[in-house]
Amino acid sequence: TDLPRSPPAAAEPRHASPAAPRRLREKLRTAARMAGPAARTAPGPQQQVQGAESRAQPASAAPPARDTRAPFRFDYERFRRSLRHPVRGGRPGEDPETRARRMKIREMMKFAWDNYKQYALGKNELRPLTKNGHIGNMFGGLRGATVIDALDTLYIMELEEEFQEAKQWVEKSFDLNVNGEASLFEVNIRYIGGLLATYYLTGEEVFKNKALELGEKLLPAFNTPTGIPRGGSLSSPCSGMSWSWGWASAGSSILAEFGTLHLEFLHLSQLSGNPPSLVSLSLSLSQVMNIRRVLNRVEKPQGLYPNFLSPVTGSWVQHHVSIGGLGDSFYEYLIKSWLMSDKKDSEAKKMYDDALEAIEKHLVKKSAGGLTYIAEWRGGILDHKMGHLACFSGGMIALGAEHAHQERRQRHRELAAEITSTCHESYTRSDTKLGPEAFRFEAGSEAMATRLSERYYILRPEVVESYMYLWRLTHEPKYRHWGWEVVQALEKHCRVEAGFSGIRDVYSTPALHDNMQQSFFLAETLKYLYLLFSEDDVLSLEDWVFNTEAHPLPINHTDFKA
Ligand code: DMJ
Repeated sequence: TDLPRSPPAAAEPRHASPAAPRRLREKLRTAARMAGPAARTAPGPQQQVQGAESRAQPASAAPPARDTRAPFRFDYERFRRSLRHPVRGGRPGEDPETRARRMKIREMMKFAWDNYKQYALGKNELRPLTKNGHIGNMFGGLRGATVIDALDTLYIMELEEEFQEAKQWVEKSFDLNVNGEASLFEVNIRYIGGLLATYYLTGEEVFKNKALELGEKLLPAFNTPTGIPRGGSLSSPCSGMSWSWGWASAGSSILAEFGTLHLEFLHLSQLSGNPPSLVSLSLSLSQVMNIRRVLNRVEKPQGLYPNFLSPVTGSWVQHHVSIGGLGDSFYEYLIKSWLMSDKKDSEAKKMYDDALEAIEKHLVKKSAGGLTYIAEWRGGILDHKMGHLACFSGGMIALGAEHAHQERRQRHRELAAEITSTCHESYTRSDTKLGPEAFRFEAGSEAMATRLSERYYILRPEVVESYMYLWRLTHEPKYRHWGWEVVQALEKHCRVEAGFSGIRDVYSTPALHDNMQQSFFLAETLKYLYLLFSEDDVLSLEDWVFNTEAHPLPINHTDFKA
């Protein structure tokens, strides 16, 4: 999701807590005790001392498991041997044009990285026109968002020197001794996701340790009466308070934010070790599983999930439903949780199937010109609009279709292809061949922005993400053609002297640049384009699921106990 960035309300001052993974396990154990049955009658020290809100017990919270097993250490070598495909590299006998296109995308990545390194290393993003760095307010004092987001893409593209530069920055300069009002969602998908993926790809402990240490600092966001996290915080678990976005009505939590934690937190719990892994497992697993429990309990209007939920009462705050911003990756993480569990997490699959059925029934529409789109829903009234963000859904539905019951499979394949084609139309109907932030189907307009404020393009990945999935699942050449059109448009309109920049109006040339190279351009847009022109076994969908920032996390084919 992408959120208006107004300053968060009710932020608490934080005190530095230099944490280490060993200490993380201790603290997780303490916190897990509090999350368990004992906390029902006797609030733990965190609640008493820090005044955090008391946690209502989830209806069917399981008691924390007792650790009676042998110590657990994640066996990285065994994990690597379990992969069904090599993770990177070209294949003999491949078509030279495809290879040349992939190499072009690799060159774009190098250009984006080199300029970031030269002008903004250690800042969160590069400002390519003014040749300096941008910090922003999403990451609560954390720095280097572009470094962390770029790591696995550099690795996959075999940009070895550049990968080493990024790794060195993580080792020497990535400071986790910071506190502040960070977005739980953004820190999770970019930092935790990027660090975990790079650990799984390389086996370098530094990435795992940083991910665990950072994971610990996100836990206070869960200290709410329902256990549904608020917008976030970045602090030691002992400081225990969290905040909500000031603009989110009545202090509510956002579906796409609290619904986009499962993949990363499962891996954090797996890697945190045992003992006391079962305890930490019971903490972070129970935290994210509790989110599902709350969602399964609350009544859903026509089976749809509204975007705002109160973390205090566990009820919906507004009836706005969207598969784009504010809702998007909640749906994505349901189907991907099931895939990542090697198809064992049937609860997630059922939630995904039910949600998609309601979306098909109430939100999927066809325009007069024959374009299929997914509308938004406001208290029963349709808003005939699709955000650029909603274009990820072509890929998600295609991925889900492969595993759908036979009677749905073909229908979902067609739906995925039609949505992706509509998103392609939103690109081809612009002068720059790049798509607007939102496009509408109203007043004779189809797949075009009708408001000035929706005409911008900020290097977003969702459309090429769907091309990549549709290519892998169908091998229809049009998806590579469409991806190549995007590469050419990026080169023509977004490449500037010192990096890539978003543009303010996709319908106007020459482009007016916004002076921002978003970190997700390196994490996602360029990675998905590169994979579109790679063989299917590079980061194979049989071994990996991509988190919502395109960081690959391994499918749990087996237990990796040392
Ligand atoms: C990324 O941070 C992620 O893809 C997120 O899910 C949505 N917004 C941006 C890219 O547009």
